[in-house]
Amino acid sequence: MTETATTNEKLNKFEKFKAEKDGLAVKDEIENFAQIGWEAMDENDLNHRLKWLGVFFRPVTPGKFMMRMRLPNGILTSNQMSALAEVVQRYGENGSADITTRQNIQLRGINIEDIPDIFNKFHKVGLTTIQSGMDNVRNITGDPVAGLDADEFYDTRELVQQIQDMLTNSGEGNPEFSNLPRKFNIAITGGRDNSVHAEINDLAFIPAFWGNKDQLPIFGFNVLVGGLFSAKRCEAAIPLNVWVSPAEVVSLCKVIVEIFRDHGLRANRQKARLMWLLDEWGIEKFRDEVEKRFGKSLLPAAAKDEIDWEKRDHVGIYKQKQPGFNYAGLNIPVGRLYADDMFEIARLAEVYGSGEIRFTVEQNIIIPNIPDSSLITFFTESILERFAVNPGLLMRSLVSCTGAQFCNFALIETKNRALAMIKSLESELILSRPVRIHWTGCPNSCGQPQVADIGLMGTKVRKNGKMTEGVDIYMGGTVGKDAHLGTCVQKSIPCEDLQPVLREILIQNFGAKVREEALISH
Ligand code: SRM
Ligand code: SF4
Repeated sequence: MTETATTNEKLNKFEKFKAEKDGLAVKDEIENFAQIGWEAMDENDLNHRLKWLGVFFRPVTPGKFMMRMRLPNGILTSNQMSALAEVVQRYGENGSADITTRQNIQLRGINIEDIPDIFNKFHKVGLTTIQSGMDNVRNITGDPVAGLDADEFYDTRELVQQIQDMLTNSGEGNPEFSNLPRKFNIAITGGRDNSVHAEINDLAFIPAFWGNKDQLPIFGFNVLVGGLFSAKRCEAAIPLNVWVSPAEVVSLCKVIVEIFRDHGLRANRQKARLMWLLDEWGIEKFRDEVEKRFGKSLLPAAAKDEIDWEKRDHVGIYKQKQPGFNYAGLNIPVGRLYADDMFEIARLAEVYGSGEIRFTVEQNIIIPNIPDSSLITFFTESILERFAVNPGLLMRSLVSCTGAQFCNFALIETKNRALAMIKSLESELILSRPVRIHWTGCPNSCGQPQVADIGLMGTKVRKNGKMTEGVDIYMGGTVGKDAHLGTCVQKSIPCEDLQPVLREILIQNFGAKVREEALISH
């Protein structure tokens, strides 16, 4: 650990238990935990260290664990999806899965005694959960249509995989990066529409050409640092004033994560993300340290980046750059899947595509490589009635965090409520464009309300003298080119009064019209 952390600062309780025993140490103890059962486990192993293996004890459903995978660039094979489905299936009505806002998937209902067996299964199909929670680097996001999009500058898939391999020792666990001061998010985009919300990551790479009119421009990335959402503070990432070539990306990631590890603040856990170190040091000093560790001087940022498109949601059927092939973007309402759905999606990918499945940060699925000749039969698949390629304009862009059903931080129920409310609003209103509504159950902002057209953040409110579930409303979040964060515009709306408030916002701000039938029934 760092000099800063050991000598200059009082350590918070998380730092103390990490110093006592590294999170990754539980990797060798998982067989024992499976035998003794969760009730007999040490409290820090159960509540915290297991997260280094991507295993989350859920106080809301004790004994039914959640497992968070790592899916670089959000890509998996139908074989891997079937393996995940088999795990979920074991747990009957307790088993489910959620696609996450980091192009990833979490499985629910898992018993600890099965975990060694599940890990073996994952190993056989090349899946890992390693270091996907707590003070580790989270799933690394990349363009969901990398390699398919005719307009992309760079296919991010290989780079994202290389960064993950470097940070996790190819999925086996890497003690070099298992004691960061806090979580750390990395995103890379090689397309024109900032499909990964680069600006809300601790470290992001966005496409930019280096060169001037006398030179042939060279493709690379401008680097952003310090983006975060937390209950304490939300900030968009700021420019590091560095441009790197694709070949330099992995080394730059390594150096920046090392600096965060060695110098990140560890006294106050609410002020431990990278942005707080940038505040303390200033961007110049941080850049100097990056350059020093990188071992050679870094070029300044290119004058402009290449994010010049509105953000696409990829729901629908789109032509790929490979002639005669298409990708299908399926809307998965609030990202929730059950075992049968997962088997079915794996089957679709095999029968119609190339056996590949992708996730988006909007919690939806893409099935690539569907030949033109298969599209007509593809449209007849009954699962498309639930996971539509042409959903309603509110459902299409709905995102929701886990909420009170499984998350003990939650102040409100989110996913089920979000679904019910969107269905009612769609039955009342006619929309002419998608409106991105994001629900998040508490100020941790996992559902990213600040990037939404309308963001709903769970809170407790007083109504008729009683505490009840409510939301603060955020608006103005823009994505794609000129992305910026939305802000809170209305506070403390009880959830039971929310629907008419949203209805009014949709009419006033997003051009929604009331359906005739809705007018008659009112
Ligand atoms: Fe998150 C903690 C779920 C994306 C900010 N997040 C949690 C925990 C682990 C809390 C817990 O132990 O219960 C939640 C697990 C609930 C569960 O059972 O599912 C949780 N976060 C999620 C997911 C599943 C939301 C979703 O429905 O998609 C997302 C998983 C992503 C992944 O695959 O790794 C998820 N979380 C995010 C994002 C969005 C993003 O990364 O773009 C953020 C805001 C961006 C950021 O981190 O800067 C986010 N989660 C947090 C925070 C606040 C971090 C902070 O610095 O304070 C917490 C609380 C914490 O870490 O102490 C948190
Ligand atoms: Fe849980 Fe809050 Fe994150 Fe939602 S935003 S998953 S309620 S921590």
